Formats: sequence, structure tokens, C-alpha cells
Amino acid sequence: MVPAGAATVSTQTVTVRYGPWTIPAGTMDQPGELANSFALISKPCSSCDIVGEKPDLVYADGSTANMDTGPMLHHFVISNLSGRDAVCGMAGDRIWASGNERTEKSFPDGYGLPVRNLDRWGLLTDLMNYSSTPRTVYLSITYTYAGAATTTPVRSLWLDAGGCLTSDYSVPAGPSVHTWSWISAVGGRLVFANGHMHVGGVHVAAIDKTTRTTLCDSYAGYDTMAGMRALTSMGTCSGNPIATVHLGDLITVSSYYDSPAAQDGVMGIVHAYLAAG
Ligand SMILES: [Cu+2]
Repeated sequence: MVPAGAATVSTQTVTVRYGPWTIPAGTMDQPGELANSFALISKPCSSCDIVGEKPDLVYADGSTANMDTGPMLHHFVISNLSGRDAVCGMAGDRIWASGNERTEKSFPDGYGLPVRNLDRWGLLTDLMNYSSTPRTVYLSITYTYAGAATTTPVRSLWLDAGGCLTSDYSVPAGPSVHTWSWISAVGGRLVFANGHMHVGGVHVAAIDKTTRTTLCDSYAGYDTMAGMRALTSMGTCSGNPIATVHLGDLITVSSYYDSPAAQDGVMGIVHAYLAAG
């Protein structure tokens, strides 16, 4: 292990394509959906430290597939099935995830998520299609990685306003806030985080109430795509460190929505990465 925040390590990038999936045809009101399909996938490298990850949904020719031509990446989640969730304790460690906002993760210099030889990865995808013809798409992820044990290791911290059983919850029309609390079972330096919400989301904040420190307050950005309001970005937080979290600290995740109508199955997640010690 090198000292935290050491000089930039030498890295490589690789783009991996998962799929294809053919999403059924739909309409603007009733999109076609390929819900929660699961697959075991190979890792981008077998023994390495991943320092960054950038997801996209693409067509066979490599061009971006988005709502303006039908497809929407409702979400994907890649789990290390050999790991354990640091927050909720169950088997499976959710290490990479995004919705249609396709958030790029990039750790501060000197930090990486270790991939071990025996780790097994699984991929959950939920895809939608607003086009009246079926669409065949791939999930394309560009990973940046360094050699094994050349960075200070981070682990995933999935802070979910929905709690531990499911990420989904319901919002009423108008402004609302939904909060989940957790007594931290881990301590360490938080170095990167980003939010995930659905349309109607304003921002999602993880706060260490014990130290009165904001860990990350991630705002949703919007654009119009195919005449619809589309959530196109979520704010990221990065620092060396952003904050130090202690074992036993009270952490809250508050998800703020201002939805034009009541909705089921919304999310408010802060996906963070913590270095030990
Ligand atoms: Cu979601």
C-alpha cells in the first residue's frame, strides 16, 4: 500500500461491453421494459485496483442510445458477489451503479477499489424504451485501473434513503423529504460519492450528524429529451478526504423530491467510497 494521496499511479483503461439486450417497443406513456435481468459477468481485470468507471448505454455501432431515440438506462448495478454490503451486512457488495444520468466515477489520486482474483461479479440491468420499435442496446463501461495494491483501497458504502430491504419508496405530489438513519459500522476516510434519484428528485444528502459534516449533497440536473423531462446528471463529491467517518457515528440520508404527481418506486441514494483508517 502506498501513502494516501500519493503521486499519480500509472493506469490503463479498458472498455467492456455487456449485453446485448433487446428492449420491447413502447410508447411515450407506456415505455417498453426489460426489468431486472441478472447475469454473471467477467471482471475488466482479475487482480487490479479500479480508480475510475464511466458507464454508457450504446447501440451496436458504439453510438449513444438515449431517450431521444427511445432507450433509457433505468439502472444497472454491478455487485461483487464475493463481498458483503458494508452498510446492510448482506452478501453482495454493490460496487458500481447508475441510472440514465450515467455518472462517471473518478477517485482522487492514489485511491482504488481492489479487484481480487477470486471475486465474482454480477450485473443487474433494468432498461426501458420509449420508441415504438424494439431497441437492441449494450451497456458499455470504461474502467480505469492500476496494478494490484498500488493504491490505497476503498470500499463501497451504499447509503440508501429507502433503507436496506429495497431502494424503492413512494413520494406524494409536491415537496417531500424521506430520511433513513444508520449508526456507522465502519470508520474511515470518505473520498468519493455521488447521488442517484429519479425524475422529480431535487437532491439527496448524506450527513454525519455526530460530527455535523455533510458527506455529500448531490443535486439532480435536468434536460428535455424527446419532449420529456429527463434527469441527466447527479452531482459528485470528491476529496482527500471529503470527511472522516467514525465507527458509531450517526449518518442520515435525506432524499428531497418535488414531484408533479405522486409516484411509487422512486429512489434517493448516496453511493460513497471509504478508505479504511
Ligand atoms: Cu433508481
